[in-house]
Amino acid sequence: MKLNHQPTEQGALRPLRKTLEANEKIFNSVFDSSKLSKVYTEKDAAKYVRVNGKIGMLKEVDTSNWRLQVLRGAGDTLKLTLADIEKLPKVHVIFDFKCIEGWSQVSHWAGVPLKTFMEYYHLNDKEQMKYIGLQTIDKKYYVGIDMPSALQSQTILCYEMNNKPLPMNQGYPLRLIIPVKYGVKHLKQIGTMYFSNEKPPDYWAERGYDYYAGL
Ligand SMILES: Nc1nc2c(c(=O)[nH]1)N[C@H]1C(S)=C(S)[C@@H](COP(=O)(O)O)O[C@H]1N2
Ligand SMILES: [Mo]
Repeated sequence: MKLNHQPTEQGALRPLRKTLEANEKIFNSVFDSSKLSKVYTEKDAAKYVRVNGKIGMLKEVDTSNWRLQVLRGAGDTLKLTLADIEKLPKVHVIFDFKCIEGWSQVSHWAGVPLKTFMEYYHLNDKEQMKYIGLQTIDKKYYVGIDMPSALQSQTILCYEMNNKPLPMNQGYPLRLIIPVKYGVKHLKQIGTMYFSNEKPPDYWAERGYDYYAGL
């Protein structure tokens, strides 16, 4: 899937750009958001979970200051504490986590389904938009997620791994877990979330990877 030494998608050469547009059409027509990724049991889950990717990762995060910032509109930002998120219904997701670098590992995560989160905070109107954008606290790593994948029932705002708070290097205090996508989309240390009909900037798509990174 990696396109070596290609310019960014926006600046892509015409033939490549056509291919990308075709991929997008195919992806959008075949993706079925009701389809579940295979689920595993707790005993299948790795105890020592791989750590990969440290772009935009802070060494420490003080959750007395940290807030998840949800941009609802101009001058309208919801600012939530970790406790706000932890009190929402929690689901466990045990799935085969796949990285485009070629490894995969069954791992165990928990948090609130993004769909439940959006309903709770009356973001239903945002579900009509095409994409969700996420950025790290320092904004150096960022991804765009198509709305059907974001609303799939196994997509969670995750704050636990193996029944414990997320380790720092695995995204404390909050990360995305989205089993229908490759690892690149599972953004660690979420700072900001927003909604858009345009494709949100995406760190690895800008470097030639497939925008959707779907499985
Ligand atoms: N902030 C941030 N999140 C990130 C990355 C990163 O570099 N920075 N790498 C991604 C990639 S490529 C993978 S495979 C997964 C790895 O998650 P893990 O470290 O919990 O195994 O995190 C994703 N989320
Ligand atoms: Mo990855």
